[in-house]
Amino acid sequence: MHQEPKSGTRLKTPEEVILGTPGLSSDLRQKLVPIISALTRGGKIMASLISRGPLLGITGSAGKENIQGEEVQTLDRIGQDTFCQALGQTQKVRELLSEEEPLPTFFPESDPDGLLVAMDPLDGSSNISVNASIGSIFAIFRRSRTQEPEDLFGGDRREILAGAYILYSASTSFVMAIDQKTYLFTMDPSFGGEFLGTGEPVFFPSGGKIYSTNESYAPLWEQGIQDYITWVKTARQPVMTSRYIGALVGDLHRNLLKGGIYLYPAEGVPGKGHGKLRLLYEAYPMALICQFSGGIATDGVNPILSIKPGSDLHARVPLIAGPMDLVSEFHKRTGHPL
Ligand code: P6P
Repeated sequence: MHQEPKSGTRLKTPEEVILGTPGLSSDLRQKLVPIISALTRGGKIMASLISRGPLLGITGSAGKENIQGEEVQTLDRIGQDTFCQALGQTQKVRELLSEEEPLPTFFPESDPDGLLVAMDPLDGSSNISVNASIGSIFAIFRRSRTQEPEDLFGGDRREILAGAYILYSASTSFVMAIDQKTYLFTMDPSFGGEFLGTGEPVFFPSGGKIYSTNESYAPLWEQGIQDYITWVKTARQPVMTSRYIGALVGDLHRNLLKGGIYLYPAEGVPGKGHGKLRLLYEAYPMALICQFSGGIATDGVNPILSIKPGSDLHARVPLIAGPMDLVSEFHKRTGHPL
């Protein structure tokens, strides 16, 4: 559960939490602190631009498509440039993979032992023009020493160290999963835009009754998933209620605080689809956040974090994410017990 800070609680910044985590070496702390500062600095800039978007005329389309074949919004590009510049300036990021760029950005001036970052700089772009929640999603990886320079993101020889997202909504939240814990911070616009939180870990509540999915695709899903969705609405005790924002960050954040399961199953021919969410910069970070919050993320069969990416750095996966009780129930009902 997430406890609101009580009056008088001394609030902490994400950097202070990292400096206090026991399981990180000083070398990793020295890399992670400036990287997390770059993410929150980029988040402040994006929050300011998003909140003034209609006045600045930046809520529309950029008039081109990204590698995913999706229409790029002006704020997608601004997000790409904002976070790429902030991360490059740290000189602690060796390489940046982004949804908005076909190939990773390599920072030759950075620390040769720098970390890898994969990001979706602005997720849920279709919500921008209607003032609905959107977010930025990040995964931070450690390079393995055996990797050749040109093979930074290739193969499976890297380890995810942290997952994080920024939610631009009624308030701007920063959620960070690191060293076996998940932490929640809120931006204080009146205090120079600093992100502050209790420093206490956040956990999914059990017994949640929310499911989040786009049911218009239900006819395309495997029969077992169609039956599960029918069951949660009719025969399950208690029945579940549907909440779907259309932005992964917004749906996952609500489900983290209230208890709910997010489902984006494979579409197309049952059992042959690949889902929509991207493995490296959407599913992986959300899977780490779920895991460190007492939950799990899977592709409907296997844990997301057990999936080794292939050569396609923008590979998609089905995503089932939420608290252990609800995801386990889904897997049991669809014939793939965890
Ligand atoms: P649909 C946004 O485009 C996104 O990648 C996720 O943030 C969101 O959960 C999902 O796709 C929405 O997809 O097909 O329901 O519009």
